[in-house]
Amino acid sequence: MRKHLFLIAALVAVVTLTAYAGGSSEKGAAQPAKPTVLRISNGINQDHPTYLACKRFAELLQQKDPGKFEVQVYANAELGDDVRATESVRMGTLEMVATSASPLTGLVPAFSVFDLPFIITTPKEADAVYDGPVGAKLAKMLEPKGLKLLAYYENGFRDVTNSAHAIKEPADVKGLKIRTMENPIHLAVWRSLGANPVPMPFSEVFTAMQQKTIDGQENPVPTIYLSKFYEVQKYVTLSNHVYGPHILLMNEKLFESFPAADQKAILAAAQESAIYQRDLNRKLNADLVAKLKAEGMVVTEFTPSELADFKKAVQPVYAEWVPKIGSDLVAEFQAAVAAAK
Ligand code: TK8
Repeated sequence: MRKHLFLIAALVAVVTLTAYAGGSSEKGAAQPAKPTVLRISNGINQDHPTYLACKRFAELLQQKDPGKFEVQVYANAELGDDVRATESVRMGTLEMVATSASPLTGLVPAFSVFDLPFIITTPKEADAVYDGPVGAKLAKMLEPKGLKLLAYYENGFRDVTNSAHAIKEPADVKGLKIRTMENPIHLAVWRSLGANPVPMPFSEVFTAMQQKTIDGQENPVPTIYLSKFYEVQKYVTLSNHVYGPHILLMNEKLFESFPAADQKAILAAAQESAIYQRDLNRKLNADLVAKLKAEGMVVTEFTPSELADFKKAVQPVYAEWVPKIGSDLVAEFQAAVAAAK
């Protein structure tokens, strides 16, 4: 009797395991495969072009590869700020992230080429880098780190805001506590201008300004407006001192695990969503300046001579960082930029 019970139990276990492993059912009808869930982390809110482009990516992927994937887009650093979410993607506990490149330069120092102040001056130059050999080279460097770059979105030209006074010359920056991204070049730039830079994750910036633990921060106009920084900041200077990408990343092994046709669909959807993202971001960058004024912000721009003063003041950063990034890569980057002028 005991022996019988044991045999029955063993049989039940085998049948259960076979069914669980997805073996063909007794009737022989193929079950439709469950879609693979792709969660995308965003540090920024649902109004930002980067978040909207992730949603667009989801729609495009569904059109190109119906039923294969279920893309879920998260906002407001719900799955972690840039650094933490990217670490999760590397470890494989999260599938995707749309992140600024600047906080990742500890992983791939070459990406810091984007952080060199005033290296990109127009969107056309940015496109030439993204869509040319330099963009491809930088993307490849992420792969040994466990990250597959699917597309270059744009964060854009960074402008400085503060609550103290308008910034027109380097001396105006002296002593201001300015939040920066967690990136050594950004820290060096603000130190060289005499500011007191404080690195912190994006999700903490609004509260830090509200509580006046910092005087200001720097981000592109769409972020300043869409994150309502005008509620806690009075002055914005359209300094365009750094141009930053938002990069769309996936865990590299996960990407490689998909059949070629799925990989192709993912890349095509990402690329198309990038065109939409850059167009929208550039439109908002122009349109939202008037809205910042309407919200009571004082908006200033550099005169050519003020700009020259800032460029001069940050030159030591080039001397220190170009060799660390790689002089050849910086030269290649600058050549791509020059060809797009
Ligand atoms: C959002 C960040 C943000 C960036 C920053 O996750 O941290 O200031 O500009 O856009 O990537």
